[in-house]
Amino acid sequence: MTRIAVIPGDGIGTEVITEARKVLDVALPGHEATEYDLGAARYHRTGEILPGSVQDEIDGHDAILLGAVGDPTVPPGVLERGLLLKLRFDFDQYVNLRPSRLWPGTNGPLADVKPGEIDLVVVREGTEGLYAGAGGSLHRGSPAEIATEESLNTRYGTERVIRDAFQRALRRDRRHVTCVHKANVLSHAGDLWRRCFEEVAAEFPDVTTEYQHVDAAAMYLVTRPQDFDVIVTDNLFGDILTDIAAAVTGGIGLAASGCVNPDHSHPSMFEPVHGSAPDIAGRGVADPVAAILSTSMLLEHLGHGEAATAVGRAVADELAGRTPGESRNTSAVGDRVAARVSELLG
Ligand code: GGG
Repeated sequence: MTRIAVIPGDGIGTEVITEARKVLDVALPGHEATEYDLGAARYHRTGEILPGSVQDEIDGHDAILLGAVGDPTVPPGVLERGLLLKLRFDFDQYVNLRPSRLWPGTNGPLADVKPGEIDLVVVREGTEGLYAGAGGSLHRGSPAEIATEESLNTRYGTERVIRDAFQRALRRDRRHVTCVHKANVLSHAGDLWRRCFEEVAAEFPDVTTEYQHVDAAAMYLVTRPQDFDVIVTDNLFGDILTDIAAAVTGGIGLAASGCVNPDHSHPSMFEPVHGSAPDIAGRGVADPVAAILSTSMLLEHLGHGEAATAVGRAVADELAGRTPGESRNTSAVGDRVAARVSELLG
């Protein structure tokens, strides 16, 4: 039996995960889901962020479905680092997979780009870089304050994520990988990334390649996103570029992701790219599509290809029926998509 650990988290995370679970219930009947109340509420109640025993229990699952982490009543970084990044790092989820496509019925900001023409995936390194937590501060709060944050990049970590990007490119039509960094200025980390990219590329003669500095890549993602196929980049650049990619493909409410451990030594985690959005939490207006599409990625990862495709089709139907600017009810979207999945799977 497939065992899913569910972490709704904070803010709109709880709302969108309720809808994703409705879809999972019909797409994968008979699975066992265990919900974990991790996030701001537990932190305030008990002082706990991710107790070791809970983490061990979560580790025993086949996959994790997560909503969102972060709350304005908790100091910045406490939950993000202590829960979200801890799970990604400890479970070696080194491939942060963030696909972006312009779905039929959705409006990107580029008038000349039609649905279907943007179909890219960002393979963001998920366990190193500036997110590794290497740094410190001195004289905090004084005029002499100093803060450092170092980007950690190992050859092992860089090569393995680049290799994963090439393997994914081989399974796609265009077979093109763009490596994004800032090698002209970040001459240590950028140089390592560029050399690893060239070395790994030599193993994949059927894949075409390109290197772009991150500032240029950000510009091209806005002006000609349809030119990209697979992008491989570091943790911070990937976080930023995928928000841009989401913006040009209908918004962050549609952006799904997977924090993947390709070796299956620990569970992979699937989550919408968006955060907890406290400004709209509790109003029933959050779009659950990103969480639902993350569920589709989870199903695909666990080998339930037919169910994953049905969820994708049901979302496509939902989006095709939308009119621009229309306000949506979170629960109604979940109900419609779940009903359509049930129809598609017969
Ligand atoms: N749904 C995931 C979430 O809560 N994201 C908020 C966040 O802080 N993300 C940072 C990251 O993805 O690295």
